[in-house]
Amino acid sequence: MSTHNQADQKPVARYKPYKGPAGGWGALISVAQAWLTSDNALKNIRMMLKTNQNGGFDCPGCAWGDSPESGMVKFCENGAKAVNWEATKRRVDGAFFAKHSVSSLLEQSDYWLEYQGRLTEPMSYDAETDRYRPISWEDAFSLIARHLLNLPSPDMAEFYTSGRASNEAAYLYQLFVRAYGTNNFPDCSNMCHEASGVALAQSVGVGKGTVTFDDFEHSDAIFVWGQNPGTNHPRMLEPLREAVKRGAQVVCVNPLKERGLERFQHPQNPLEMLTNGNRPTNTAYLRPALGGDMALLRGMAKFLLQWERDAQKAGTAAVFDHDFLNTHTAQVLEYLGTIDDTPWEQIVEQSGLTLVEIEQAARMYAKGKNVIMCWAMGITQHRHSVATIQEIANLMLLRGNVGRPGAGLCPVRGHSNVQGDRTMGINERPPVAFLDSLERRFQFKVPRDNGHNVVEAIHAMLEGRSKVFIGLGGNFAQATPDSERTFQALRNCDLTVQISTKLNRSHLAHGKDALILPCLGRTDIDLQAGGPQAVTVEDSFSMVHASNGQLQPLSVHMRSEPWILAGIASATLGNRPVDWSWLAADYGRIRDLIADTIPGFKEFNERLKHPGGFYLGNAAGARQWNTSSGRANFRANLLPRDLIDERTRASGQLPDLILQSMRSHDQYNTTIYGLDDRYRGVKGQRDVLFANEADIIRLGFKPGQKADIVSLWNDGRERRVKGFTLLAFDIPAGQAAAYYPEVNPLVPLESTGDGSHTPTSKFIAIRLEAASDNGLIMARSA
Ligand SMILES: Nc1nc2c(c(=O)[nH]1)N[C@H]1C(S)=C(S)[C@@H](COP(=O)(O)OP(=O)(O)OC[C@H]3O[C@@H](n4cnc5c(=O)[nH]c(N)nc54)[C@H](O)[C@@H]3O)O[C@H]1N2
Ligand SMILES: Nc1nc2c(c(=O)[nH]1)N[C@H]1C(S)=C(S)[C@@H](COP(=O)(O)OP(=O)(O)OC[C@H]3O[C@@H](n4cnc5c(=O)[nH]c(N)nc54)[C@H](O)[C@@H]3O)O[C@H]1N2
Ligand SMILES: [Mo]
Repeated sequence: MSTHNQADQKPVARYKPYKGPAGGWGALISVAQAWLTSDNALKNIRMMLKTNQNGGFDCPGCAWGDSPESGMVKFCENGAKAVNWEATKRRVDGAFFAKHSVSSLLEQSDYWLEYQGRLTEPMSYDAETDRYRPISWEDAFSLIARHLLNLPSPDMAEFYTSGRASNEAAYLYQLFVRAYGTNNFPDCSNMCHEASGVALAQSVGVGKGTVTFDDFEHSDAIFVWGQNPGTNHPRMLEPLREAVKRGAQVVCVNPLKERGLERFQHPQNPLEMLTNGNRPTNTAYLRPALGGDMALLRGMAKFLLQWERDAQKAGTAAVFDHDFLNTHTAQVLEYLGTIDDTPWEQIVEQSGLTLVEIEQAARMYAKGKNVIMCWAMGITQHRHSVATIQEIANLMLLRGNVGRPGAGLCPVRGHSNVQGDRTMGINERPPVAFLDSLERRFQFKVPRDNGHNVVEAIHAMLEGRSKVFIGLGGNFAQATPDSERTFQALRNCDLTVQISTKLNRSHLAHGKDALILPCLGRTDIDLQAGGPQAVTVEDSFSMVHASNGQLQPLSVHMRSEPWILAGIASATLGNRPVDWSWLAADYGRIRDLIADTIPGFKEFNERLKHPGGFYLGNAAGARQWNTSSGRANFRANLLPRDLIDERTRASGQLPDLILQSMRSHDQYNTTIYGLDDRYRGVKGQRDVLFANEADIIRLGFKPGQKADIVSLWNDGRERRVKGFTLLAFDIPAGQAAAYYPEVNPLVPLESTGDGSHTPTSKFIAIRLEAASDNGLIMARSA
């Protein structure tokens, strides 16, 4: 089975710009292909109709929310791929591992690994044969307990979470880990929207978005910063297109002309499909320098301030919302002073835009009565991301655009329950009130010291300060920066445990002992002693709703995440502080504990019955400011003196280009569905570098040629990826783009966001060198 499949075929690499709109026939054809080549086609079509419906399951794709109206079909092309991928009939079982040694699997691509199918039995690593072999659940649990109980300190274990874990699983996990004794919760959020949480908590008192789905219908200007919704949040294209149709401004800020942000054809609108009509999704498109957004925002604020002063002199209508500023905000004068102190030259130079473009953006913002600002990874994965997001908040506060209908802040989350996991306490820096409430409810001494985030966890494992790694989902080895060091970090462990649905590289970069624990996914029926179980998730708009699996699991040895966590917990702690198996028998019992300890979840089980779920509420959205000042805070941050890090400069070389790493249309993070990137015109390849043709030539190469990419940092380590094909692309001069995770070896572990500790995946200083080999698709064996 594993040797005769699609993943074994060598694809033909092609590159030709894409002319169609986003969505539309291209999307339908792509979904149809996914279904037809799937081994579960009929079942999967039935599944799609259950996606995001009441009684159905929550799409395991992104965290975009839905209109509460039911009945509409609510899936997108990439949601269809995510469902299809999870619902495969192929299996990775004992027989598979008997055939393949770990070293031979390391030679395979990420695409090949996950293509092999669902993990169907618990496996344990055997060093003698270099193979995983089956182990019973019971033995797996005792092995984990033995390792955990032998550690000199609970702070020597790392408990990673990826954002697909349900609220119930996440709550149980954090309760177990804190009862065990540590706050070491590195999670995918640390690499994702951490900066949004940190920035917004200081600015408006809540680390989440303030808008709801309905706000999009009442907004007359929507800004989309550093986000590619056509690929990563396709259901967002519909409200953007509706907004344009209504006459609202949609302003896209992105160095790349992403197809979905330009034109969108709704694949579920028959008339539009037949006439091949499509509508623009934007009314303006600004293409800044990488990391130039804060300068652009500051420039917009500077125009606003100038117009406000002009209006005061002329006695015309004010530009600022003075009532709001007086009643609700703090430190506005300090902020206005900082605007005055920021010179235009610095703004223009750092933004990469002209003064005219900055003025145009400011006008569109000022014209909007109700403005929404959305953003994603193009904003959060920089060194100065916290300051940039606070500048978004500053600009919005000036005109009272927070806490009224049709307006607000909207960090668009990634993983389908990454926001919920934080709400449940997956947090290495937990709020004191949350810890107090756990202590009150469960009567044990809760650890109070901050734990490790992702980057700190890697350092701790590298230095031998942490010896056990447990991953609740995700692909830690591949999603993290500085791959060679991360691989070493995992290999230094005494035990690594991966609770997973599919085979990935994190199973292959393992500790001395290693376990693979196969779990159910969102689409699978979850049957426990108390009957079939629903789980819950929270979307980007703080809506909590239930998800019910629909498919019979492939094997009886696959278990739910809560069941697995309860097993680990009772093997390690016995019935302390709760009866773990009793909880896992009926998730309603876990929800009762959540209701007791987390604000906003009173009568959780009861409220879940409401179709579409319930709104958790957002204090900032209601103009209550949970900040130290009791008001919304303006934050007077300076623009970075230099976007290029001094540790890059200290390498003694200047970068040829600045590189951002991003997602193709055929991937879900480290899960590679295929080797195409339709909207960018790439087929059959992923080891590519998008660059401006003039830059390619300036650097002594020709389009289509291969090159090695080396990153610049002053620690004496060589960071290189080999044989990347140079594609001449419509990209601003001086910039380059390539796919994550292929370029993760280039991101230095020390290059992180100030205050967020997020790896700077959107700003990597690189040089190009003549290709050192013929650039075969490299398996990332470190
Ligand atoms: N199909 C699919 N859906 C997904 C995912 C997936 O992999 N596949 N991943 C999920 C996850 S976890 C997340 S976090 C989200 C990610 O969703 P996105 O944030 O859309 O993901 P990226 O591909 O990283 O895209 C970043 C975008 O920011 C732009 N950009 C890069 N640097 C800058 C900059 O300095 N300034 C500006 N203004 N723009 C910049 C890039 O050109 C690109 O369009 O999607 C989620 N949904
Ligand atoms: N260079 C660079 N690096 C990045 C980024 C970038 O833009 N550039 N983006 C960052 C971002 S935004 C994120 S969120 C992280 C993502 O980091 P992760 O969340 O760690 O990675 P994923 O690729 O989403 O994890 C995929 C694996 O999760 C497992 N899985 C899937 N579904 C389930 C499930 O329901 N339960 C369980 N237990 N396991 C499941 C499967 O085994 C699959 O192989 O990567 C970050 N890394
Ligand atoms: Mo993410």
